[in-house]
Amino acid sequence: MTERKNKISASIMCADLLNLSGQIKELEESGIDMLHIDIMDGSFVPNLTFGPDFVNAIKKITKLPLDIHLLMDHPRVILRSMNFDSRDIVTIHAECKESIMENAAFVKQRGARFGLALNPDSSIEEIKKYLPYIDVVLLMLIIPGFAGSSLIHGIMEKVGETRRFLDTHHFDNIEIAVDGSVSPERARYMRDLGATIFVGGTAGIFKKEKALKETVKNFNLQIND
Ligand code: S6P
Ligand code: MG
Repeated sequence: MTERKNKISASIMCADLLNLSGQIKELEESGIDMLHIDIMDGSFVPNLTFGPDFVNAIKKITKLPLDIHLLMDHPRVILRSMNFDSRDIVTIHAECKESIMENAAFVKQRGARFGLALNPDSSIEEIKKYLPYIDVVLLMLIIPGFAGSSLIHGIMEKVGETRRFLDTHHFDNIEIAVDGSVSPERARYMRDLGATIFVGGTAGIFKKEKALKETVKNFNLQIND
């Protein structure tokens, strides 16, 4: 099996948005691996978040890799207006209404890594024909749309199922990311099942009573010991 470092991707929608540059600085100092940016269209999910100008502004102030998660029916128009490069991961949903292949090709032409996300009720079989184009499979552990949602009962076992599926099909290079209600303890459990990228939101690293430096350190101890 390919050696993989386990990484934390900080979910920007859970940050203090009115102090975002300060929060990004704190995240950089904490040793975070990447920034997870959710782009929601109000149709694929019942929420609106950020747009391409926001992503481009963040790109200007940090060297951290961006982990861009498009929760959109039609991601291409937004992909075209965003600055991303070989350091970044760009993820669209298997359930979107556009060609997965064409979007994957667009992302890869820019040198970025291509991610394909699956909603909780979608089967891992749905990604089979796209395997040669995928760098990361992102598993949603909650009903997507909001921070602070409840983990779906039994969903963490999908990580093991996905790892076996990928390895059986000889795609052991594909990483597994998990998103939604990922606490440090759950991350450790899913690390043992084969996940390597953990989205840190309100369950993981953004805690009112604790500094990011402390929560990121604690999370890292769970996934990288
Ligand atoms: C949800 C979105 C996620 C959230 C993250 C929040 O649709 O894709 O990335 O930002 O799940 O984390 P938490 O720990 O509050 O659920
Ligand atoms: Mg997300």
